[in-house]
Amino acid sequence: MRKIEMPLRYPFQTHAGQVNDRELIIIEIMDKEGRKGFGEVTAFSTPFYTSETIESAWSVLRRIFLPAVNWQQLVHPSYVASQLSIWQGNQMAKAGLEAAVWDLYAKQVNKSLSKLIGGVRPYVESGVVLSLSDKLDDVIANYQEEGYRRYKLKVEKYNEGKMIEEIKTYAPSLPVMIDANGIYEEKDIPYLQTLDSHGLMMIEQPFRPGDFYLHQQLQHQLETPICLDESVTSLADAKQAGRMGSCQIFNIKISRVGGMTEALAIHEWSRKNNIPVWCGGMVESGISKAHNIALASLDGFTIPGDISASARFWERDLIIPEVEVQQGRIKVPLDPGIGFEVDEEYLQFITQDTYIFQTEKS
Ligand code: OSB
Ligand code: MG
Repeated sequence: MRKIEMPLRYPFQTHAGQVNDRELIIIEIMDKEGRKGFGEVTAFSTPFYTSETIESAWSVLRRIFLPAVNWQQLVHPSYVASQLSIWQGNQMAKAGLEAAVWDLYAKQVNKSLSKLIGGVRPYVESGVVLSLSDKLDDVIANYQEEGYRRYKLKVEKYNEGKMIEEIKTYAPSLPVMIDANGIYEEKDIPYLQTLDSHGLMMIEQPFRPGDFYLHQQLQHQLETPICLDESVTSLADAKQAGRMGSCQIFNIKISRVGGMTEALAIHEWSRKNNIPVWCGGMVESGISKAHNIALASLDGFTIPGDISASARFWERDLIIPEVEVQQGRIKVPLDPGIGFEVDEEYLQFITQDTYIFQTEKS
């Protein structure tokens, strides 16, 4: 495991905090033949999005998760998920470990991760996020060149209308959505109804994560589709939200739901129940972007996701080649595993701390 710090090109500001240098954990796993798999823990330095942090993930991986997996009997990446399922929470720590195993396993069976999990799309559609610190007129010009197919705005309470209308002047024909990260309360329901007039593609996570009932009440009174992000940490959460009518769309993040195995299960259930899904982002390196691209190549991912180009966040990314967006889409790589090479020289350069775990010799 490596703790790394990647300098962002621009700060990423939400209502709850600003990210300047992105701390991440990169997990590298090696088999007896020397093949390597890479995964990433996308928790933040502070618990502003979920309760996990880089420090908590580092600790729980070292002390509990790595020693707990029965590495000798691991025959499929989903075994990691089932072996770690006895422990509560820590989804991002679990997801990062499982991700490394998925990449390695795909390489062992000589398949692209996309094909391994049943991906059908040669390209995935790309959207981009505008953080509160982005000057819209500056950044939009760049993004228009890449042809992003949807804009997502982080919003400030009671300033949404102005921000939405401003972005529409730059991109009149593109779908626009907002991500509230749970800033609203029950008393804001009448106010949220007034946002229907902006014709938003969706509103993401208006209330706190646990509020399935409140989201249901709001969805009944709102034309704009609600999309849940933080609320859905498992298939069970997705089923609850879907059956209660708490939302009409899911944002699926591999990290938030505890790994690819759970993400696949949510995708499958959503498809059977005609709930469209899209792939969320975590201001992450190319390693987890690559995992996201594979996930988004599945059939049910019918809405452009938060999968942007490497250059959206980074001066230099951790993968070769970097992720590129052309005409609003990203080509799904077909090389074995995540399909991108990891830039190990740069990885070494930005490493702050390392921990090596040796499985017992069989
Ligand atoms: O809610 O999706 C979110 C970034 C930090 C914390 C929470 C969220 C986000 C994003 C980033 O929206 C999306 C991206 O990586 O492109
Ligand atoms: Mg969100």
